[in-house]
Amino acid sequence: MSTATEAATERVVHRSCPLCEATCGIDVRVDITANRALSVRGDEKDPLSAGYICPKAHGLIGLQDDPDRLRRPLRRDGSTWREIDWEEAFAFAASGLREIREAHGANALAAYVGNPNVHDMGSMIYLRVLLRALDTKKRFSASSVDQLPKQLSGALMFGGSLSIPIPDVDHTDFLLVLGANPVVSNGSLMTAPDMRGRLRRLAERGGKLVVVDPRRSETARLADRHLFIQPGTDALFLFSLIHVLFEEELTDTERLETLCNGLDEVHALSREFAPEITADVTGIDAADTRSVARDFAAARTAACYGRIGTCTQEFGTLTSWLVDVVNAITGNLDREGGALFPLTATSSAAPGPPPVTPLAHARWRSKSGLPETFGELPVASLAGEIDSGGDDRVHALLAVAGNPVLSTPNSARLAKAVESLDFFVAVDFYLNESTRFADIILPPTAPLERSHYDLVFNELAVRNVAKYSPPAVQHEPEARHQWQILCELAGRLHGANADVVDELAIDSLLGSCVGREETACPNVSKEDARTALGEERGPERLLDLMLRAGPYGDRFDDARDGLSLAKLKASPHGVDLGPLRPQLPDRLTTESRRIELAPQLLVDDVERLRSRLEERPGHPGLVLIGRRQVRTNNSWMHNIHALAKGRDRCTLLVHPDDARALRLEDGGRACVRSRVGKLVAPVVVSDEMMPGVVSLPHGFGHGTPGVRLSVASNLAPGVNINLLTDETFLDPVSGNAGLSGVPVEVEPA
Ligand SMILES: Nc1nc2c(c(=O)[nH]1)N[C@H]1C(S)=C(S)[C@@H](COP(=O)(O)OP(=O)(O)OC[C@H]3O[C@@H](n4cnc5c(=O)[nH]c(N)nc54)[C@H](O)[C@@H]3O)O[C@H]1N2
Ligand SMILES: Nc1nc2c(c(=O)[nH]1)N[C@H]1C(S)=C(S)[C@@H](COP(=O)(O)OP(=O)(O)OC[C@H]3O[C@@H](n4cnc5c(=O)[nH]c(N)nc54)[C@H](O)[C@@H]3O)O[C@H]1N2
Ligand code: SF4
Ligand SMILES: [Mo]
Repeated sequence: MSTATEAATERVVHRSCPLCEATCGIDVRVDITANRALSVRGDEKDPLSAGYICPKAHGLIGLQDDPDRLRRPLRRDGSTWREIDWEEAFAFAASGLREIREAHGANALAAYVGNPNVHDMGSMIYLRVLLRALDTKKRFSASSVDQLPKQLSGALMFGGSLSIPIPDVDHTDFLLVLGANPVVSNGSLMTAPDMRGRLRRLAERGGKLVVVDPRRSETARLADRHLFIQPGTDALFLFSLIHVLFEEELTDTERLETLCNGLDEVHALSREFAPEITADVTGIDAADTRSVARDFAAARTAACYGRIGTCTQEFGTLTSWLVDVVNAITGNLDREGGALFPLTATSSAAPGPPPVTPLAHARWRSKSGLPETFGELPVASLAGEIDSGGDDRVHALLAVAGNPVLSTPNSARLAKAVESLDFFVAVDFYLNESTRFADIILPPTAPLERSHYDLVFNELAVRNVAKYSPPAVQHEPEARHQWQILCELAGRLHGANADVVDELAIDSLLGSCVGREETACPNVSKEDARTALGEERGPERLLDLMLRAGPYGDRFDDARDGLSLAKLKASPHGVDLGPLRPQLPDRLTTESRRIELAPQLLVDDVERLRSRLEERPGHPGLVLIGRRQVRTNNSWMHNIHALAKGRDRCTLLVHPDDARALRLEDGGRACVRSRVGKLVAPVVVSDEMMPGVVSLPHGFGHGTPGVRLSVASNLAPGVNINLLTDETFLDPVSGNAGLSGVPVEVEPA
């Protein structure tokens, strides 16, 4: 687990960085006597990251030591806060939530689940338990300002909510990237640390990179070819690619014919989207589209990959679908060098085909009419659920690791709505733009104080790996891990003990993993497995069970040389399980057990895309897009001095032609307005922008009164882009927010 260094008071703990999807291996040097993390370096023996880290990893130390980070529960006392002990905190939080439920029903309680949950094993396991205990239809998460369209298109095409093909960047000959900047973001729905290095190796082996983006991004600068695209028109561009692939007989559908439904329908749909017809709206020349299609098809292997720019837009689900259609019809889906499904150590290894997953979509709707997907409503509808009146409104909120007031569209309306709630429980370790409205804040331990295993990102990684992360430093004895907080709340909502909740969690997982014919371990009894897993409460023994019953697991058989938690602990740098391999048809859980290449829900939405061609031909007025930066992490690492220092990064990028027309000066200030709000930001004039498009990063706007972020609110507060994004500008299929391509007006401030 750790190796001793020369000085006996120090040790190095090998683990992974939980800040972004890259999951880099890190070596944390710890002073044992002082119980302090001293430094972070890349773990050269990590099978995925091989020593790479980005500057944010050092921020883990700043986060650990940040005096503003909450260590004890805070309870509101009028306009001030009071530290209280955990017993009082849990009793107060649970009774407040129960009272609302008794008075107004379960749907009066809303839950918002933020991004950092996915980076914590304990949350991933116990959130489910807590959400079940809440039993509300008013569930929200950061998914609907992020990847929900990709999850929905994946579910429609392949069956599962995490059926997302991952580009095989390490083996492909041609990578077509739309709406992603992995050189800065470090990859998303594509766990691939050191993308710069991976792209360099792509070039070294003679491969090609094409980037389609309204900004000449850091990734675009490394590309063989960069095409500017009018924001929100990727689906038109992709349909044109598909058109050319069929028209010029560049498809490779031999294997597909036995695997899929809907090939002819996709072909027919693409007929009307010739590149010559879409060019005026996308801004991409027909000749360019044709040559990208030819190059993609001619490459020995190729992968098309779209990310946040293709999801957080008006046509998010259509675009996400068409990305996979391009891969499929060129023979690159489920092929090495193309886009494939990982097979992780915690996947199910039950014999036979996995059960069909019925589509969980539109079983209920928000007051504003947006559909539920996978049990949750789009967060763009959260404010309306609170502020639209009526006794069926949301009266109370439980937010776990989320900062919705900065992260979701029309922040000003949401802030007002959240302020008006009868009761608000936040599980968070900062008093920030959202949690300042809470009645109580329950702070969990910090990342370096807890163990971790990447249950989600291994499912999205460019290589199959497994790594267990032990805590690097000890937490204060009275501190609580997130899993303990969630378990305790779940128990108290039903008047039960947290131990009972944990017992139920392990019992239910055991039932699906051992003891029956249909399970991965039919020859092991529940009792024997339960004994083998030990008595220690918490996520570890559930992880152990998943690993042992997984595709690489020991199945509780000593003679079998398979994975278990003990095995992982004995391999502190992680275990390499090899490159991605074809998984179809086994992986398909659609009702037909085939790939649905033309799902009806999406075919029906093509009409809306068609009308986009007529409604706004040529270039509309100015539109706004976002931007990620190396030293940011959504809205919550700006209080770390090492990351926040330096020049002001929250700037509005404007093309020189636009700047001239709008009388904006480099270094001056601009007032930006949208339908819902306005703000003032410093201007940087740059030809890296497509004319007609301006860009502002998200996650800033820390200057609000009432926050306890001494660095963020003084050093670089910035402005909140989501004062401009519009909760009615969205992808109606998934309800995902349209954060990109928002119409704005800009003038000198
Ligand atoms: N305009 C615009 N808006 C965007 C985006 C964009 O590109 N443009 N991107 C969107 C995307 S992709 C995402 S993922 C969302 C993120 O949206 P959110 O998940 O709502 O916000 P984060 O900024 O990740 O804030 C996370 C919160 O969790 C807290 N936190 C951090 N770690 C932990 C922990 O371990 N436990 C607990 N309990 N709390 C913790 C932090 O203090 C912070 O309050 O933002 C979205 N918003
Ligand atoms: N440093 C850093 N890394 C991060 C994060 C962070 O905040 N900071 N956040 C993490 C999270 S939560 C996520 S989800 C990932 C996201 O990972 P990425 O998707 O790689 O995120 P971005 O860097 O925002 O890249 C989106 C790109 O889409 C472009 N774009 C905008 N609109 C459109 C459009 O309509 N069409 C096309 N084709 N392109 C468009 C933008 O110009 C931008 O270059 O990053 C993660 N990594
Ligand atoms: S890229 Fe940076 S933030 Fe992301 S996991 Fe690696 S070190 Fe951490
Ligand atoms: Mo995200």
